[in-house]
Amino acid sequence: MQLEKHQIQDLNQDALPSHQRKFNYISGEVKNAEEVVKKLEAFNIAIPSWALGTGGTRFGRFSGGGEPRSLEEKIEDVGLIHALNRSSNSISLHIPWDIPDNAASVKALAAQLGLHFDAVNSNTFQDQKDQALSYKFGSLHHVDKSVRQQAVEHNIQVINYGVELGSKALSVWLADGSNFPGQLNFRNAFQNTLESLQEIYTALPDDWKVWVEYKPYEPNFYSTTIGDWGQSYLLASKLGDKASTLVDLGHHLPNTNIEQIVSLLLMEGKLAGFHFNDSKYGDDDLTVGSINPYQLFLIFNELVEGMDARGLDHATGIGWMIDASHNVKDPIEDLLQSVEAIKIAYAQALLVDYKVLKDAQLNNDVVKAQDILQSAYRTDVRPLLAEARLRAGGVIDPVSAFRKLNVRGELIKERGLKTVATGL
Ligand code: PSV
Ligand code: MN
Ligand code: MN
Repeated sequence: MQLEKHQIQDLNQDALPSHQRKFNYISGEVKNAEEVVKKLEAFNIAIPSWALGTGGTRFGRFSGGGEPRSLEEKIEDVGLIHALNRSSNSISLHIPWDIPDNAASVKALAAQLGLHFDAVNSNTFQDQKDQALSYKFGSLHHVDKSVRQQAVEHNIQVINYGVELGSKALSVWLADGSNFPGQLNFRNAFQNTLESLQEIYTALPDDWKVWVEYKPYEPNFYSTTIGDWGQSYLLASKLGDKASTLVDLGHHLPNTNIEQIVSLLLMEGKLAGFHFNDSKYGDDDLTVGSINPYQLFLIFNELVEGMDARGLDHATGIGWMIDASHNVKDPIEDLLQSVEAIKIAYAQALLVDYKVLKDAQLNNDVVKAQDILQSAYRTDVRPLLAEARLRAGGVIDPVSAFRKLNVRGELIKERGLKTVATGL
């Protein structure tokens, strides 16, 4: 299914008068409305292929119907999201959940929908059918060199797939760790991981990056070999300039000051980018901005200030991606909400006057500093987002458009009610 231009225009026609009123109001209230709209227009967030179906939990999965049954259908779903919000112009594949065997036709389909391929993700946290050696006790950190070698070769194969698709980065997340004290020698596990990553690093094309993701626990519950940003940063530093640290918002223990981590990684030129989601307890993979939108704003506050300080382009300076799982929501609706939440936080951060904030900081005016941030956070920037979408050819209100156009109903007609997205 593809959306026609006139369907989008018709919907916008109805919503236009109300939008215009709200946009005029905020344009009068905010000094840099025009600049914010332009930056929002340029800003895109990649969609992970594995978030297009219902993920479920380890206790059960309740299929939503009309879910993508193939890589092509996943790309089509991202095409639908992008047609509505004009802010999701790439897809991130997870191999072997996605096997882009026919790279040329997959690439052509994506291009026709205005999409390209973001980072490719390797998977050495599960054993695949016909796999010679098991990852039960880890992959790149394994005590057995031949298991490490198998995992290294998989990562190189993922790079090769990515090269054919035009990706420019490999994301590595390892489940490697231990469940009980004494199970592992931490130094050996770390050294083995480093050596394995060095082999992978050598296989990277010149214009590629490797992003090293960290996570404190799960599936291992005593130690994870790349458990926090320090361990990821250490690996990335030892590997070289092409390596940096990927921040998945859910991969922190409760109350961690993520914005401070982000600020320092950015300062060191080692912030690869994000896996956006939200979390109440652990790696909950909830919709970004649904639990703690103020934290999301504070992260963007550091990003905008830090990227400007380093002269980085906001849209392309680092990787922007969602990593979420849906148990009770329609995956496409959830992804539309996610992109909206990220752009709201970004737009609010663009309202902060960093000169005035710096002045308050230099004068130890704590009250003023807090006030500057919270005034930006409490501004309703949604009309700025809607205006950016409108100018880019998208819809004023993506979730309501998705419903009014009965997109899910059409997908169910096309694909059936009982569908299981591949790879999940
Ligand atoms: C692990 O929890 C993770 O966040 C990694 O990014 C994986 O690649 C992704 O989830 C999918 O399982
Ligand atoms: Mn992740
Ligand atoms: Mn995760």
